[in-house]
Amino acid sequence: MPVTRRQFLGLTAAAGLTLVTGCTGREPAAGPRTAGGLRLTAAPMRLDLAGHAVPTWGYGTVPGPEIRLRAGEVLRVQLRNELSEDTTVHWHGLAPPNAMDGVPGVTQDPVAPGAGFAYEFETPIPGSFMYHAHVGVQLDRGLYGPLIVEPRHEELSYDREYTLMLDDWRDGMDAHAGHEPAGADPDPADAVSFGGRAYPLLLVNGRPPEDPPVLEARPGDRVRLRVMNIAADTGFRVAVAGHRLTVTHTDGMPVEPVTVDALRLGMGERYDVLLEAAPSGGVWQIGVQPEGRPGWGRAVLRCTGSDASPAPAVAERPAELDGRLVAYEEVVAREPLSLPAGAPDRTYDFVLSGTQIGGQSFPDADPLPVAEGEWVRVRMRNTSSKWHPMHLHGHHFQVLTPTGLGPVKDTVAVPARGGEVTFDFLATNPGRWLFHCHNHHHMEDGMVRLVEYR
Ligand SMILES: [Cu+2]
Repeated sequence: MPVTRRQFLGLTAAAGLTLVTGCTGREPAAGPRTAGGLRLTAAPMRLDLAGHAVPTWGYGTVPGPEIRLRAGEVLRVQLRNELSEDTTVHWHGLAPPNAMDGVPGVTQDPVAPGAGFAYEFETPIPGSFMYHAHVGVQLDRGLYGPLIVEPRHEELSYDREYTLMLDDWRDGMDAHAGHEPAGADPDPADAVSFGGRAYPLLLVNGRPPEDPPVLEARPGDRVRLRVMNIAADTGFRVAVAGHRLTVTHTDGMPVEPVTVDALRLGMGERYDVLLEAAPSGGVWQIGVQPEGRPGWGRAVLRCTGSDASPAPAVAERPAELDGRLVAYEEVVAREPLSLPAGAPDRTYDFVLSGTQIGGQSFPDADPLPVAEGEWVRVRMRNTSSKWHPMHLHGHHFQVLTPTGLGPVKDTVAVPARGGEVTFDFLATNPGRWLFHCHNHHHMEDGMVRLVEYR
């Protein structure tokens, strides 16, 4: 879904809410925009994977249509359910009023087959977000898409931007043997693993490694990448051969720029980075390696005028994947949460063990009461063998690091085997909010608690 900055400005001049469909978009399923908004139709569909059409469920394309609007505008989406089971849409990373959060049985009634639901709320906070179905493991199919809220005044300077959505894929892939670059076998004893289910394929923007998305740039262009992990069960490491990455945002929230070789993203996490396309031109591999399991995904960065340059082989592995990884401890929020002086009003201490939070499994789990206006601290210690990317709905939180304030995020990966993460949030958005692991299998196993306040 390439959108140059000029195209973006042209489009937003014509319409407040801009819908950019995927390049293989099936318009009838995605449907026309409604007045001041858009239609999102969840329906069975087929996805073309390098010439092999597989059945799945999606919003017309995989990923679904990009939703792009400007800070302060109203998001209006008319959901229509043409699936054979209930569905809802969750706006991952946004902080809408509780009734718009899209969690069935918690914030709204599930949307039955043949029925619809109108989502409408203001989006005051810019950033790189995602939308996805929030019923069962529907997210594991193609029911997801990017949601980008542009700031009123862009502070970053760049020539073009691309969104990369990383996904683990199973639909229609029973007999598929996946790619894996040589030398990528992790040592199981210290492997970073976010999940353990079998996924034969990794997709970048709905495309397998044999048919990768191609990102065009001129030599020397500053390129903004919005990298998003929408997978159900897979953490990823991402690097661009021959290029370093300057991290500008974590989960859509601005940070002091940090230049690294590679990113690590748990499920639900996003990073915005800037890179300078090689002044000498060329065609470069964007490598997507799953943590702790076999498999391979990729995209390609192609500089204009590089027609004579060979395209990287499917499984060519950028050396940068073994370089400096971004770490929370090295990232500082540019706009930290305005926490008051003194100590938090309330602190929760949780051990994450297996797929339990504090020894409890949803729905047989106590709610977590807070009071409106409180400063709440959550401390987590993960004793299990899997990393858990923990996501809080309806709020942005301040990650605390040993040296002070880290990034502001909405999803934070807690390392396995004794890893600890602490974050603070301000209870300023009343309702019933999910706090859960973004591994959808762990979530289905009950790795969910409810933060409640009126
Ligand atoms: Cu988990």
